[in-house]
Amino acid sequence: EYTKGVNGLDKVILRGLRGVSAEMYLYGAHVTSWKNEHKQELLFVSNKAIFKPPKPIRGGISICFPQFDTLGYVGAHGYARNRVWSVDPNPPPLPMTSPTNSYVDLLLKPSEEDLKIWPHSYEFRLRISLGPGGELLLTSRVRNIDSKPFSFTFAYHTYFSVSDVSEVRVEGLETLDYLDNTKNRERFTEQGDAITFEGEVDKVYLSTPSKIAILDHERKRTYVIRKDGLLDAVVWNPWDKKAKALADFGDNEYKHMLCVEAAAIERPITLKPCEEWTGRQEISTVPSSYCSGQ
Ligand code: TA6
Repeated sequence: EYTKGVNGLDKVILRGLRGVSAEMYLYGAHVTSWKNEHKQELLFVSNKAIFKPPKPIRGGISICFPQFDTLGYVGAHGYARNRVWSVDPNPPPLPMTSPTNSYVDLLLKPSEEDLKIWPHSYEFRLRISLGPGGELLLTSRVRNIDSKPFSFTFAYHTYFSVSDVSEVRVEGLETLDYLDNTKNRERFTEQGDAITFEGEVDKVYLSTPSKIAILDHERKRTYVIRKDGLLDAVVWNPWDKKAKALADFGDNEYKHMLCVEAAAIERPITLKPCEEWTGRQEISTVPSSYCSGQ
C-alpha cells in the first residue's frame, strides 16, 4: 500500500497476518513503524524527528551505508539514509527468504553526485518483509557493478521502543570484546552478566552470536534480533547529556529507546566486480516469560 507520510514524503505500508504492520519511507528506505497484532508500536521514533531531506529520520531503522559512523571519508553513517530509494514494481523471488506474507523491494543506485562522495558503482536491493509470526525481516543485497573492488561498512540502525531503559537487559553480548565509542573506540572485554543501562552507552560488540535479546520485563516483552552476514552489533543509548545535544531528540526520550543494530564494522565487506553481499536482520518479539523461563 502506497501513501504519503509526514511532509508529503512517500511511504509504503506492509500489512501482515493478524493486523501486524510496518511502514517505511522511500526517503532513506527508512522503516518508521512496526506494530504487533495488538497495534502496539515496537520501534521508537522521536517526537522531534525531522522528516525533511537531507536530515535523516531520528528513530525507526536507518540504513547506514556505505559507511558506519565516521569511520571513513563519506560522512556520518554514509548517505543511503538520506537518499530517495525507488520501489521495484517486479521484485524477483529472493532465495533464503523465509516464507512471508507481505514484502517490498527498495532499490538504490548511486547518482553522479553520489559517485563524487564515494566513487563506486553498486546496486542495493533492500527487501523488507513481515513474516508469518509478525517478525520484521530486512535483507540487504549489495552488488558491485563497478570494474574495481570496493569495501564498505554497514549497520541496521534500529531504535527499539522500551518501557524504561534502566530496567532493560540485553542478552547475548556478555564476555565479548567491544569498541567503546565514548572512549576513542578503545577495545574492552565485557564482563559478567547480561548488559544493563545506567548511563550513556555507545559500543560496537565484535563477532557476536547471531541471536541477541532485549528483555523488557515491565512490558513483559522480549525483542529477539537475529542476524546473518553481519558479524558485529552496536548498542547505543545517548542518555541525558547527549540527548540534550541532539536537536531532533527529546530531552527525556532516551529513557524509552535502545538501539541494538546488526552491523559489519570491524571487518568491512569487500566485493569484487559482479560479487554480491547479503546481510539480514530479523526482529521479532516473544513474551518475556517464554525467554527467561519464569
Ligand atoms: O550507532 C551509534 C551511533 O553511531 C552513535 O555514535 C550516535 O552518534 C548514533 O549512532 C546516532 O547517529 P546520528 O548520526 O543518527 O545522530
